[in-house]
Amino acid sequence: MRKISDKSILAVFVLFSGIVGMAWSAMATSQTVSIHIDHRPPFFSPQTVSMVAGGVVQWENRTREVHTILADNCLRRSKCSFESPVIEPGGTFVVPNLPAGDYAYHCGIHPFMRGVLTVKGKSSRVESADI
Ligand SMILES: [Cu+2]
Repeated sequence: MRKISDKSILAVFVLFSGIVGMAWSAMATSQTVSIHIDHRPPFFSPQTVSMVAGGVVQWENRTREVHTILADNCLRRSKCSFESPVIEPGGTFVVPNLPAGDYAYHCGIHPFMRGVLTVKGKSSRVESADI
C-alpha cells in the first residue's frame, strides 16, 4: 500500500516537473534580445535593455568599423561576465543564459560607447512580459 502511494507521488512529481521544465525552456528559448551597434549616439540601440534570465542577447554590428563588447566588470579582474572578440562589420556577438543582474558594458575599442543590460530573475517574468 505504502509502496504504491510513494510511486504515485513520484509519478505526479515527475509529470509536473516535466511540464514546468518544458514550459520554462520554451519561454527561455523564445526570448532573443537584439542590440544594434550604431555609428551614432547612443551607439547601442536600445542602449538600456531589460530581459528575463535564460534568454539570449545578440549584438549586431551595423557600422563599418570593428567593435568589441566588454562587460564593465571585466576591468576588475575578479569576474568577467562577457567579452567578445572583435566584431566585424555585419557580424554578431551572442551571449546566452546570463544570470540575473545588471550588466554595464562598453566597446573595448571605443570606451565612450556604453550600454546597460538588465537580466531579471524568473520571479519578475510576468512584469517584464508587458514590455
Ligand atoms: Cu567600438
